[in-house]
Amino acid sequence: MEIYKFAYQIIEEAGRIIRDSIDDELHIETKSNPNDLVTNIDKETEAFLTKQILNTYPHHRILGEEGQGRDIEDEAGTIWIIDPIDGTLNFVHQQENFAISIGIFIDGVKYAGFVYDVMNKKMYHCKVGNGAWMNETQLKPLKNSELKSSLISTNPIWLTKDKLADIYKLIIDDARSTRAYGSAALDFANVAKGITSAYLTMRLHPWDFAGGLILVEEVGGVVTNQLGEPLNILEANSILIGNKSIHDELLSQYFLPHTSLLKKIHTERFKKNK
Ligand code: 2AM
Ligand code: CA
Ligand code: CA
Ligand code: CA
Repeated sequence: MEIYKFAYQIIEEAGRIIRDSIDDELHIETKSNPNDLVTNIDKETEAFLTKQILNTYPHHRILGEEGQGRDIEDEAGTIWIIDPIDGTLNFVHQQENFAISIGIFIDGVKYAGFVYDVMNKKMYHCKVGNGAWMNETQLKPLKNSELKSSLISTNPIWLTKDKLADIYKLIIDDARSTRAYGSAALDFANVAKGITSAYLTMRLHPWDFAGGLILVEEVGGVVTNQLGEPLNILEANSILIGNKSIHDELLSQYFLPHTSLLKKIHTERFKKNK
């Protein structure tokens, strides 16, 4: 079976298992801080997907948020980058608005991306060159827009960080309005769908953006970090995505004037940090 179809099927199956257990009591642990949570379902979903993949493709490599493949240093072979639940806080507090995210890369070349909105049963999926889809409906090419007449998405936490607040305040002030959804993968899907025009955030890991990256590019959107550089699929980075013209506007007018500050943050904190 084609890898793409196989991936589609196991992600749907993982989603079905999560929906079936949505009312069960969760076992919740904290990770880096009291608000950084992981549940038994995050771990079980990553284990389920890993088992399915390696049973069928023993030579494939897997990088997952909950522990798989943290030692992957190079892009050789077929690599699956997995976030079993993106939006864990939404999962815990809302029992909705979370996604399974998977990006597949072959020898470092983008192959396919999936973002599954589990509770709404919406599979955003794409294979490079074949357009982006939501279930059986093809997503339309993105329309260009200006910041002043656009909805954008970001996390308000960046307004609490001294130096970054200056950049983010200006953008939020100039946008038509700002949304905060709590799932980076769904933020990518929302931009691919055109319901938001841009998404910006200071720090995502490969598993947060690997599934959504190709979706946005397949509808003509632009995906870079906040210095306008392409994302490395094995490194944490800042994120700036949007339709072509709003991406250009945000980069040239709001981020590039702060290049030295942003470069400092990137080199000190993000690179080589999975
Ligand atoms: P998660 O739910 O898989 O942990 C929430 O705004 C978004 O940011 C989610 O996609 C979430 O992914 C991600 N996220 C949560 N904690 C993070 C952290 N410490 N650094 C970067 N991204 C994080
Ligand atoms: Ca997490
Ligand atoms: Ca995530
Ligand atoms: Ca996660």
